[in-house]
Amino acid sequence: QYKPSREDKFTFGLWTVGNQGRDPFGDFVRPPLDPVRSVQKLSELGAWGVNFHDNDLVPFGSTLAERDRIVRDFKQALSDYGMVVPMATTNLFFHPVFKDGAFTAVDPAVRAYSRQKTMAAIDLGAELGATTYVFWGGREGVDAEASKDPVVAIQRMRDAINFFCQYIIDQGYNMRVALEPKPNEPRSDTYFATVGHMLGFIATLDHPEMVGVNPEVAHEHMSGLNFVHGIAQAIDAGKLFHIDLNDQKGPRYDQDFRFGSESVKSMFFLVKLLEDKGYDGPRHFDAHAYRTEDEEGVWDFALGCMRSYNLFKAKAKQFNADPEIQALLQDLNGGDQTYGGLLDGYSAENVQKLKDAQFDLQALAKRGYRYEKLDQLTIELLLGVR
Ligand code: GLT
Ligand code: MN
Ligand code: MN
Ligand code: MN
Repeated sequence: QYKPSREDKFTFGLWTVGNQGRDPFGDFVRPPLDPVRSVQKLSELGAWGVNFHDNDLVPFGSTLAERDRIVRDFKQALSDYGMVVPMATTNLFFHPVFKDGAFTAVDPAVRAYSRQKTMAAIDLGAELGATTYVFWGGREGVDAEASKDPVVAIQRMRDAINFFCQYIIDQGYNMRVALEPKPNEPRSDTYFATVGHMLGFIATLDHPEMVGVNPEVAHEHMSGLNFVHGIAQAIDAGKLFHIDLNDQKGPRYDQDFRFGSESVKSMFFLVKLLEDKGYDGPRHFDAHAYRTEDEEGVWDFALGCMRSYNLFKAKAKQFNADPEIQALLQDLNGGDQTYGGLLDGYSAENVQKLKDAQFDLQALAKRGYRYEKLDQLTIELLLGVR
């Protein structure tokens, strides 16, 4: 029943299942995973597609001939296993040349090289069918605040995104852009820290209609924010182009845990929101297996992400059909019809109606909302006793 299938639109980054478990304190614990093997295994498990950074597929410094061979084999694997590539992105953070960032780096040569690398990566994404192009500002930030004028940094980012939008248009690619915020790590502070920052920024671009957001659970939780509310704002703005699902224990370093493994209640409300509002983009997992795992553990991890999504989806359906919960919600949101019409739009007549209205403040203040009951019912539903 919870078994993932193509229709669920689950995708994984090649870098997620391919994560080799290196961290700042310890070396690789897993051998590299061939992208073709990832495509095969993920397809068997029921995923719909894979996403990649340019260098997840084509190693940095490959010759053109190597690139073409890799792309050919990869396309073959996609067609053999019935998988798609809905999203692609650029690695602008791994090579030492990017230690001061890419589009916001102080060195103009680095900024120019970053554009050259990104154009090639957009071409690669387009060649494999990607319709969303993600920009995560990996090292776009500072350690020494004195190093950069933050307003100039924002302008540089705007110039870069405008440049790539025009490039995509000129190439005739069917591709939209999704910006991914993160507050810090690997830099001490990253520009465009949250979904809200990004939404504000998008409105200032030359082609705001082709740019949206790619919010990540862990990144917003690092800022201590309510992810569900950030997603709601992105949906309301028509800007939820893509989503990075994973999990995280509170505001600390970016943990990229298996989806739904920590914040059970928030992830339930997240899936409920996505499903209730008809989000129809990829359900992308940007997470990786614990460092303790071998390859078998990696597939346990991948299947776990997808099953948990489907479990939350089933719970959301159950929540929406639960008579007791729905009666409570009905009661709460039904409103008092005595005051109907007072909240209509602005007009001279409505202004007068409001000015004349009498409110029983004592009665209003005495009202109990029954949120304790509602929340407990939610918990009991999630814990499987309803
Ligand atoms: C990297 C980062 C993620 C981004 C990926 C896309 S790369 O793994 O930690 O949050 O989504 O660039
Ligand atoms: Mn991410
Ligand atoms: Mn990450
Ligand atoms: Mn993360």
